[in-house]
Amino acid sequence: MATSASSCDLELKLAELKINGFATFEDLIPGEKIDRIRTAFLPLLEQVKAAGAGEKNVAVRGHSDPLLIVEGRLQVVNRYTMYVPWEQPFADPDIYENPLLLEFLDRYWGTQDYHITCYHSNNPYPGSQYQKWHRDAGISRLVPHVGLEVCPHFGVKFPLVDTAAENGSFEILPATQYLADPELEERYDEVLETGDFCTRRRLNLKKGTLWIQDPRTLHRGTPNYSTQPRPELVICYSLPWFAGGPIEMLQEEFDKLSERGKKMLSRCRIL
Ligand SMILES: O=C(O)CCC(=O)C(=O)O
Ligand SMILES: [Fe+2]
Repeated sequence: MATSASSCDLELKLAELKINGFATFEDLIPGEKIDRIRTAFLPLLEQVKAAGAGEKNVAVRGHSDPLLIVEGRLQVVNRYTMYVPWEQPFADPDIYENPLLLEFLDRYWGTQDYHITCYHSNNPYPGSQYQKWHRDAGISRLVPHVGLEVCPHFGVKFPLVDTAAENGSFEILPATQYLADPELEERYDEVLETGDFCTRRRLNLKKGTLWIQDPRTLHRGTPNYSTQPRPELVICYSLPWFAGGPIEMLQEEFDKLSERGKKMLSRCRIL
């Protein structure tokens, strides 16, 4: 059964996010919707690969208009990062305005005043390798020696396939989001691969799962030993003071947004 507000204890999910540094919602997105998104997404990703994406971004065109540019790059061996264009079928209010997700963020931040600041994707292909253990978005460096209680920025993620150890599921070291030791910040790989850190966990997710990542929680990408890419899309939500974006979209997409959508995307750039 799909996760709904009535079947989900949001306060418990909030506690999971605060304590573990991530929270997952299974069956939030119908499988057919994910399949439609994957069918449109993989050819774009292949175009980015074919355009010779290296360390620097290359740009290809979105589906709906030549103005819509999609940038992507090779992050490390066989692992591509690509921005997701704000167009159909990717810009789906059933996902970015999902009532359970927004209620969760409203309660966490105690306000509805936050923005969607980025839409991107992480795509380990067969032959990808371990990433270094890291945190995202530089938040941990904002205030050295202080682990902020409230995180100003989250990645809201959903894989386009089931993820497992075989195809490079995300690895996380739960409950590390409040670490604030600048000296350790430079040496996580050395430390984590040498010492005994028994709580590391693979997030093996069913297609249809949406999950919230506190970007400060230590994590890494892992090798994909399968024959297919393992795409995961990421919509970023940020408090107003946290810099990010802008998302670019055509006027016709902006016009389709709900009132709440227009507020969350008020900083977008209209092409
Ligand atoms: O999705 C993954 O495998 C990890 C990606 C990641 O953490 C990153 O690129 O920052
Ligand atoms: Fe990361």
